Amino acid sequence: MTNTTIRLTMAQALARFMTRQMTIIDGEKLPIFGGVFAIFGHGNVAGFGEALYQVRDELPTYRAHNEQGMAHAAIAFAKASFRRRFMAATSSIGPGATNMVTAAALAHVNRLPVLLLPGDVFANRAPDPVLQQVESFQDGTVSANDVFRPVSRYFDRITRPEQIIPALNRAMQVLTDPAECGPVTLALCQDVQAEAYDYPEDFFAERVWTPRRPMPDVNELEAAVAAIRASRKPVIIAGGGVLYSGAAEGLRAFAERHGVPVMETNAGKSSLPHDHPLNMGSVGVTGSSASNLLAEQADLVLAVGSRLQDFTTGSWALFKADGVKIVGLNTQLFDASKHRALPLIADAKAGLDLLDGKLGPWHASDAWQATAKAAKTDWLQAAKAVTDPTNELPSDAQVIGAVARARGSAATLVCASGGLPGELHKLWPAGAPGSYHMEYGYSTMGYEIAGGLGVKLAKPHDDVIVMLGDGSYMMMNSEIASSVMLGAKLTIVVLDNRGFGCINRLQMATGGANFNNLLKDTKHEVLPEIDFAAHAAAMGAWARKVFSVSELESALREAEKVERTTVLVIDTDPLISTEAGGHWWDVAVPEVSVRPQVNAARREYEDALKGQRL
Ligand SMILES: Cc1ncc(C[n+]2csc(CCOP(=O)(O)OP(=O)(O)O)c2C)c(N)n1
Ligand SMILES: [Mg+2]
Repeated sequence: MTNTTIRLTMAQALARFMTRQMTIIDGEKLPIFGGVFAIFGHGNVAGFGEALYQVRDELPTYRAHNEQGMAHAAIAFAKASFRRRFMAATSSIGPGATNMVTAAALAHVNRLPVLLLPGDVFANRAPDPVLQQVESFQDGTVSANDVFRPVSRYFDRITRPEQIIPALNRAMQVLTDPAECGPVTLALCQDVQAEAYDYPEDFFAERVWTPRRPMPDVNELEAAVAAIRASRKPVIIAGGGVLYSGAAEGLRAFAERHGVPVMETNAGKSSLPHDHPLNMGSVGVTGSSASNLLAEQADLVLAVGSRLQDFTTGSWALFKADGVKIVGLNTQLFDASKHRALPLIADAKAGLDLLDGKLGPWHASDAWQATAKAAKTDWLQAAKAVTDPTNELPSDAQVIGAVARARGSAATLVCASGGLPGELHKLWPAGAPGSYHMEYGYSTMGYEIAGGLGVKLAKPHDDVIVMLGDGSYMMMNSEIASSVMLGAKLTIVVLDNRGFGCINRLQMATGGANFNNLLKDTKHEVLPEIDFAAHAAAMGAWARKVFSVSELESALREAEKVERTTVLVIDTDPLISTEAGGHWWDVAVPEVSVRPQVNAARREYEDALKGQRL
């Protein structure tokens, strides 16, 4: 420790601190912050904006078009980096800040690190109310940024320049810890950004962050081993934690040695290559018939790095065997002990290695392994049948088949919402760990294109393919222009079924009338015919509309050679989704209704509820 100080504004200190935080990946020392996405306004341009300019060579600043989009891109960067690196996003006060709240919630749900730096009102309150200030009648400390509190793992408002020292210390702990990991919001009062302070030089010393791998408690490990040993029909559910921990290889070894079939959540897909014999594919509501058959009979579920959300557990109706036990291998207690699972608090890789050692030659019963093999063969046939092309208006599954054939498992696939996550979860042939990037924790329409940009920044040499529906495209597409501007090439496939296809199907399945989802079922004077290709071309993309699955395949091959972002648009059938596989999902149907279709759906619903185990 030295006593030397350096006089900087709070914003300059923040920017300088960020440039000094490093990590080591594959032996290479890299800045842990991949950069800052910024849209300036009066709450950040003069203070943090000017400070970012000073460090632009070490900490690149990227200009985006929408604060929600830029924060999505920053979060996608972290996910694509397996949480080993992350980014910051800074906005002006007021609307710029609240535009990032959805992204904060997304990062919170998905346990992904991002540093959000919204500008805030004057700490000295002298000019109040400033432009865009939300005035609380009863609480002088409230600003627009208080809405970040429930969706931040750590929230702080910087009202004095020296507060940034403990705040950044805490921020880095949260951003780098596997259990606490999530969004950090530091609301930067606009006057304080510009205020100078004598910061200790030590604060800016280079720091190298290495990922923490918590080891399990001895008793928890023994209990987990005993539970697994006592089982004959075990399964593994691989969640996103497998990928973040770098446990894919350990998982494969564990599964092979002990003959345990693996099923993947949407976040965990690509933990094993799709064609690994023990990979049963997707599990749950959007699960393969193979996974769901095994899950229904399993006597033990080892859930690794999974939040066990309703899509994974079929709203807790999927596991049907009497006395089925769940072991939750997770870095934090919250997820590890859901539904009275036996918690095994540990890093996925470390936990699997230790379990493996303790289990020795134990393996699942031969009959169980044979059941798994046969179930997978059946599923592969069903999956092929729905992805093969026909001459009719294509289904989402057939479009997925075309994308897979043309660009396949070498690409990184990005998606988030609509009918596609279910179809892709079942049908996409994922390759290497991380090659399947699905945001299905918050399933946010509008994430896909912005997220694709973040993935491309994290993995510039990857072939990044974004698939999304017309509805999601309409919700947010402006980062197409950013991707063109940055030379961050994406291949975007828009499936235009002229409406909110999956919600229309859900409406029908719950007895609802076709209402307000497909464009044709809305109140309108003119039925929109949106020219997505022209729209994307206007933002600088190479864009084409294609009229068949085979045309899509050839356009995808042509698009591969184009250097710019490319957008391919294809009309699809809104009524078809893959029926093979799948599982019931709890969506509450009205108990009384004047419509007989709703009453019928309610009766079915009450029957299905009997399968739910609480
Ligand atoms: C921001 C946001 N608003 C609403 C929803 C609810 N929602 C889920 S899917 C969907 C429709 C998506 O339409 P589209 O992107 O065209 O995909 P499709 O269902 O047609 O496959 C809606 C409204 C959501 N997930 N995210
Ligand atoms: Mg649609």
